[in-house]
Amino acid sequence: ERKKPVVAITRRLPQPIEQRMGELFDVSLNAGDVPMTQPELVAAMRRVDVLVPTVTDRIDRSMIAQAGNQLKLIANFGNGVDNIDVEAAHARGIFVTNTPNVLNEDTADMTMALILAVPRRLVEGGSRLISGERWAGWSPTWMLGRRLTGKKLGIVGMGRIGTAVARRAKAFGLEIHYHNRHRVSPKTEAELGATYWDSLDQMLARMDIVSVNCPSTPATYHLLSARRLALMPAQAFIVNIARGEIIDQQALVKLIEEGRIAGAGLDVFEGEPAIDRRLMKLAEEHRVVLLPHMGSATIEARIDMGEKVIINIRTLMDGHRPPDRILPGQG
Ligand code: 8YV
Repeated sequence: ERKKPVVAITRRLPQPIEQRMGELFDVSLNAGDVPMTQPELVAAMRRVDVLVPTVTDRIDRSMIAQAGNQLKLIANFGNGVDNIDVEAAHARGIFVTNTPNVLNEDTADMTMALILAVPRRLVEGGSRLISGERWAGWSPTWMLGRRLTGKKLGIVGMGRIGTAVARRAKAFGLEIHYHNRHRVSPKTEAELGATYWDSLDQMLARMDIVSVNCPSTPATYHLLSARRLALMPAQAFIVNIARGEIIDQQALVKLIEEGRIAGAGLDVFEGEPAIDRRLMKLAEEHRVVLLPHMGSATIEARIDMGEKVIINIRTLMDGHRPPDRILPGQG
């Protein structure tokens, strides 16, 4: 029998995945389930064939420079690879892979949940009911939100997740608009009844809801800048399940505080897991809905993600290029 590859997993994974990996690989697990420190990660990278990090591990250029020659693959447990310097890895001949497709539907569900929760005051209603305040009973004028049907949704990033959001939103009677690096096929556009905007600025100025569904790359850093956010109509709100860095969070907070944007539904943040105090205050006032990076948090998605990681590792060990490899500039 061939020698099992040495694999370091940086966080606890769903039990069936840990078990399967334990059978297939020579696994070292970070049993504590707190993110490993940089020196701990580097130490792991010096003695393993494969590193399995998550979004909570930043694998930068200097760490990749210190990796052992044995390290062949960084198999990210997650779709976004903004936590890894893909260029640096590639330059050292280290593959980087992600876990695409298996989390599209669940992440799109969470996007839709935020699109519903913000205008219909879902979190506010639920928390007021169980708070000390006694519910006085139904009232014709209490807890009124805004109708979703007929509103314009602008999707920033019409990839796999963005498209899954569009399908859902269409069923909810939203008008679908999108901005992307390139147009989707005429067939997909027709199916979704989607309008393409070459200019993000022009789209933003006309939307009721903006949904961020693009990857976080140097090109999308603060894509939703202070200037662009200010183009949104005052009744509009924004949802983000992608990455915090795509929105200038400080600018967003300021615009909401000033009443120049109606609100936001955020599953991701700049500088996660720290949350801006002003954003927390807006959440207490129920002007924003905040979630702790839960987009792909279903047992099914996390198991499927683990299986993708296993396939990538096994394919490489069989002497082939792993299916979900990320090329430089592709992240
Ligand atoms: C994960 C995500 O929870 O896949 C992604 O990009 O943000 C989430 O699905 C996280 O990345 C796990 O590493």
